[in-house]
This record gives sequence, structure tokens and C-alpha cells, in this order.
Amino acid sequence: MKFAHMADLHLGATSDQKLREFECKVLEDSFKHCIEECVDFVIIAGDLFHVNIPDLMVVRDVAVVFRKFIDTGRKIYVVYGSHDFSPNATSIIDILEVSGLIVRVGKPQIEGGLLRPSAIRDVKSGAVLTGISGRRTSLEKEAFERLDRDYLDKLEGFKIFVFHTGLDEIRREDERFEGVSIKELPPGFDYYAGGHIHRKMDLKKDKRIVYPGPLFTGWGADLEGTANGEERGFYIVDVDSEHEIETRFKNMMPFEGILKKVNAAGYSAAEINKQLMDVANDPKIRGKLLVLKVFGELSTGKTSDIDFVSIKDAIMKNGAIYLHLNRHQLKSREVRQVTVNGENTAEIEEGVLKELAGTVRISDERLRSGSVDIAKQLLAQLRSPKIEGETGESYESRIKANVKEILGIKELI
Ligand SMILES: [Mn+2]
Repeated sequence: MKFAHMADLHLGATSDQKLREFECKVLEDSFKHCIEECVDFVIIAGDLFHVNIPDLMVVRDVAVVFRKFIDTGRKIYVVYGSHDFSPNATSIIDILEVSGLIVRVGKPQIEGGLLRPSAIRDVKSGAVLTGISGRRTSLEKEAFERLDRDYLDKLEGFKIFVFHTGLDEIRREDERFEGVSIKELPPGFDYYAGGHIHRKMDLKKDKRIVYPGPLFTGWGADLEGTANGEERGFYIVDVDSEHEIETRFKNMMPFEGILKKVNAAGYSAAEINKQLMDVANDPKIRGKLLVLKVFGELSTGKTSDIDFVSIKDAIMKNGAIYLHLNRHQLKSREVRQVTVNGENTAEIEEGVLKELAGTVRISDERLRSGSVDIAKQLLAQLRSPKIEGETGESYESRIKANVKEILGIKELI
């Protein structure tokens, strides 16, 4: 028996056209590879899509690839992930299921107060699949606690438990997921097909727990690891007649990445601007994913003195595939130390607004030159109380109308 184990595809996570094309190509190539490898079936352990109702173009691409695959007589087994599940709305996963493109495993059924997730026998290979979908963590935890373990124990054959949950024992310091303990996974399964943790792992403990990590690298959270050389792809799992398991990771990365960290501590804004321009003009970034992390506190100058727009332009002009810019940790000393003296609240407020106005980069001329005035008007407006007898609804629409007027815009988003 041979199968493929994928998870965390997060299809549709990127809005960047180039990354979108890579994402689609990786999906197509992955299933093509599965056919060439003659796998019996494919498991997707949650987060097939990034949201429960993705862009229909993304769904169409998936439908084309899945159709081709299942027309060869193979099945795709899926559980919900935390991203593609919605407690109160139909998810696209449900549509794919009724259309016969995928098979959902582990549908919950309650028997005598205990949870019996539905089990499915794969006709081609004889493997038995069940599992628990990803939900909000508290619900998932409850599901693990309520599992009917006797019922699961009686299932026979090569047994696979598919789940979309992190495990406490393997959490890294920088990972913030809430998980369950390995002990809470039901015993007696030959293979535990995990999803939710975004890095590949094959834990050869007393339970064979495997996480493939993301198939592709579509969004911020994954890009840094990718640029740092982490592989992205899926596992091919070979099982012999004794149920001995061998896994092979198939790396699907379509490009290389570069991670650049620029520590601004002790430098002026002008110096950092120059350093970043040097990165932008480095010929090594051509054809690569660039993750640029700028952090630390500038010695002088404001963060808005760094011309990120021109830096990004230069990076793209020099042939990088994609830039992921992380500058949340970049600070300027001057902003932090705003101290203003004044006779009264209005004076102090005006002083603070004037100080802060210079730290934000605004392209709109009216907003830039009149920013202090506009901010004062906004503050006054947002402070104004309800008129007696006014309903919540009309109060809200009155404030919104006034805010639009002050900002000179047509619509609040
Ligand atoms: Mn995920």
C-alpha cells in the first residue's frame, strides 16, 4: 500500500498574482507526482483552503486537479482544518464532497454520549480511515475527550487517524498553537496523519505521528521559514504487508528564498535606507523569494524617513519573485519620546498630534497638510455623545456621515 499525506495547503491565501500561479502549479504537480508514484489515495489533513469560502477561481483550479486525480480511480480523504471550517455556514469543502471530488472522514456521530467518528475503508488498498476535524481548540479538545475508544479499537486493518490539531509535546517556543497531548490521540492506529503545525515532522515514537507542514508557502507566517530553507511539500508513505511504514518527503518548493535581517538599532533612518537599498540592488535576489525583516530602534530620524516604497520598487525591478516585508518591530526613538507641555487638554492634544503627524507617511496632499486639523475634528466628532432620544442606529449613521465629511471620503471600509 502506498499513499500521500498532505496538509495545510491554504489555497487562496495569497493575493499576489505570481505566488498564486506558483501555488496552482505546485498543487497540479503534487497530484501529478502522486499518480506517477502510483499511490492508492491521498490524505489532506485540514486547511485545504485558507478560508471557508475562497475565491471561486481558486476552487475551480482545485476542482480541475482533483477531477483528473479521482478519474484514475483513486480517492482524496479530507478533514476540515481550522481555516476552512465554519460553524455556521456551508464550507466549500462540503460542496466538493457532495460533488464527489473528495471524501470527508471522521464525521461525528454520538452514541451513548460518546463520539464515534465515521470510519471509511478505502476500497483500493483496504486501509481504514477516521479522524477528527480541526475546530476551535476547545471544541476539538472536547472531541478528543469524548472519543469512543472501544469502538475505534475494534476497527480492523491498516488504521489511519487523520487530525488537524497541534500536540503539546512538540510545540516550539515560537509556536503559539493550543494543542492536545499525544496521550489523547486514540491508541492502536498504524499512522497518525496530522495537520495544523506548519513544519514537516515524522515522529517515530510509539505512535507514528506525521506532519507534512504546508504544501506551498502562500502567506506571511510561512514565508520566513521558507526563506530560511525549510522544505515545503508532502509525504509519500509506503506500507508493507507487515504494516511497516516508510516515509519519503517530496519537496515541492518551486523557488528558493533569501532571508535578510536588518537590525536598525544604533543607525539613523538615512543609514538604514541605504542598507536596504543595497539589499534591493543585490543581484542574488533575482528569481527568489525575499523576506526582509527590519527591526530595532533607529538612533535618529523617523521610521517614515525610510523610503520603503522605493525599496520595494527596486527589489521587484531587480527580479525578485516576491517580497515579504516585516517591519513591525522597527521603532524610532523620536516617536516614543513625545513629551508635550501645555496649559490645557486642547493645547496638549494639539502638541501631541503635531509631533505624531510627522511619523506617518501619507501620500494624499490634503490629509498630509491638514492632518492635525483633521485629527482634531475627528477626535471631537468621536467624542460627541448621543442626542437624547436618538436610537443607536441613527447615532451611528450620523457619526459615520460626519466622519466621512471630515475625511473627505465617500465610503468607510
Ligand atoms: Mn494551517
